[in-house]
Parts: sequence; C-alpha cells; structure tokens
Amino acid sequence: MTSRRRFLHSSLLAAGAAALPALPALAAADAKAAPPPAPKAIDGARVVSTWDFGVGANQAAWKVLGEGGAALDAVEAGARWAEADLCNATVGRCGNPDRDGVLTLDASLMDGDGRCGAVAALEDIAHPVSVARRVMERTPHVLLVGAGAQQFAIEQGFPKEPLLTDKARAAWNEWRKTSKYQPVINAERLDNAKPGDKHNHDTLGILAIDRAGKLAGACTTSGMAWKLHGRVGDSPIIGAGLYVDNEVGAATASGVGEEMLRNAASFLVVELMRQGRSPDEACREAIDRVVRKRPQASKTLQVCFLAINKHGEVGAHALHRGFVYAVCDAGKRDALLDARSVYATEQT
Ligand code: SD4
Repeated sequence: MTSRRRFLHSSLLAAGAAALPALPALAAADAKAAPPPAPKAIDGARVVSTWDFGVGANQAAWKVLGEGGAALDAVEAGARWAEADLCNATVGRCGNPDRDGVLTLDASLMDGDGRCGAVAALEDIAHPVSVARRVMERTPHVLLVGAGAQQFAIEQGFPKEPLLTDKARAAWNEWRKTSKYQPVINAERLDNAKPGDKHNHDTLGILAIDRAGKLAGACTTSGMAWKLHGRVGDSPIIGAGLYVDNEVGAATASGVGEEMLRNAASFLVVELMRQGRSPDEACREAIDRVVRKRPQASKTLQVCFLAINKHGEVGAHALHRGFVYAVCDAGKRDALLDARSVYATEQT
C-alpha cells in the first residue's frame, strides 16, 4: 500500500508535467463568432446553476425565490438539494472519495454585502453549505477546515454520519486497481468518463438575485475525485470558486480548482464586470487569463465560469466544450444552456 501510495503521489505530480497531446488549434470560428445576444435584464428574481443537475438545484431555490424569499436562503436551499442528491458522485453525500478512500466536502456561501462563510475538507457531515452558513452567521471567521470544521458542525447540531456510499467505495476500489489512471477533472463518473461531457459533471455553483435586487451565491463539492488527502480546491475559497457583490454581480466556477485558485478567478470575473464587461465577456476574459498563464495545461483541463450581474443578465464560458448551466426565473423554469468554449472540441 505504501509503494502504491508513493506511485499515486508521483503520478499525480507527474500528471501536470507529462507530454501533452496536440489539441486542435484554438477554434478560430468559435473564438471569433459574434457573442450571443445578452439575455434581457429581468425585473424580478432569477437563479442560475452549473451543470445539468443545476436544474434540480434551481427548482429547490425557486421555491424560495418565487415566493419573494431572499437570495441567500434560495442558494442554500439549491445547494442542499444537490448535496442530498444520491445520484451525484461529485457533490455531497454521494461524492467520490480522495486517494485514501476518505470523502471530504468543501462548500462556501456569500451574499452581496460581503458576508461569507466556508468549510473545507469536512468529513461525515451531510450539508457543508449549511455549516458554511453557520460559520458566516455564528462565528467571527470565514473558513473552517478539517477536524475543526467537523467539531464546529457537531456543536451546532449537525449529525455526524458516515457518508461514503457503497457505490463510491466500489469506484474507489476499482480506481486503485488502475495503475495508469491519472486524475482528470470531470472524469469522476468512471462509467461515463468523458471529460467535459455534459453528462459528466462536478461542482454545484449557484447564483441568485431576489426580487429586492440582492445577490447571493453558494458553491458545494466533494472536489476532484481521488485527490490527495487534505487537498482543497477553489469551491470553499471566497474569490476563487465564488464571489458576490451587490454593486456588480456574482460569479462561480467549476473545473480544475487549482486554476481558479491561481487566478482568484471568481473575484476576477466580478471585477471585470465592474469595469463594464457583460457577464459573458467577463467569463470569456477570465478563461483567456487561465490560458495565458498555463497554455499547455489548458489544453487538457476544464475550467468553467458562470456569472450574473446586478441586472440579472447571465453569462458563461468554458475552456472546453461540455459545460452546461441552468437558468430559472418566472418565465423559464428549467432552461439548460450550452456555454461557449475557447476550444471547440470536446476533451477526450
Ligand atoms: C475542485 N472545482 O475541487 C472543484 C471541482 C469541480 O468540475 O468543480 N470540478 O477543484
């Protein structure tokens, strides 16, 4: 087991350095195409979420928003729905574990007045987003991690329960047999492992604007499957996986968290909107920043941004094809849209 671990460790580290297959050139047609018309600003509430399971999260959030509820309550409800969804191997109780077989969860939540809370590497607590909210509301802190986060959750009355499902344990055991396997984002669902494919999705990022024009967001994930024990991605890091400002808008991210961390990416998207970019333009420019910083790695990694501005306009962009996002408001109840991508081909 020790030598296997050493091998896995070195293969993880080598993954970034390995020779990369040539990728079709930047899709000129895709990159130059006229931007899609900006969605009309709405007068009312709207919620948007990453990936196709975002439709279910939006519906849970809409039960709050549609009744005139607050954006913060809505995003928590949406994130809790995803965390409880037993079909989802990348968020909450059904998530896949890390390299050592331990399921660790990350989540954050933020409102447009700058109030925020987060937990990282949390074990055996089913609703990390709600623990994040308690961190925000009941402590002077923003982020609690590991054993301390779990201790706080228990003190707050969250039940401690073993979360790893039989299916996730079986997937982990299967992965351990596969010496050639290299962790690739979006490939957690081994039965359908096509990175970037819309059926192979990850983190839930959810953003909402309520009838009062207040914004909020949440982000929740089990992170990259088979990650090193203790690894924390972007999702619980305010500014990386999530950022919200009532003066401007909100952004969230999915994909390889290390790239979001390097670029303070969700903060970047919001700041670009502050400078006058539409949500679509801001997401696209943030993707360009990721590519400029790590052009080789960008050929095989997925990075996706989703943003909403204070007028309710929505935009999204990804490095590679396959990123879909869900929009829900009084008119559209379960719209699922394809985000534009820098590279026109799906990763293989
Ligand atoms: C992470 N960003 O832990 C998350 C995983 C994810 O699409 O979003 N994958 O890095």
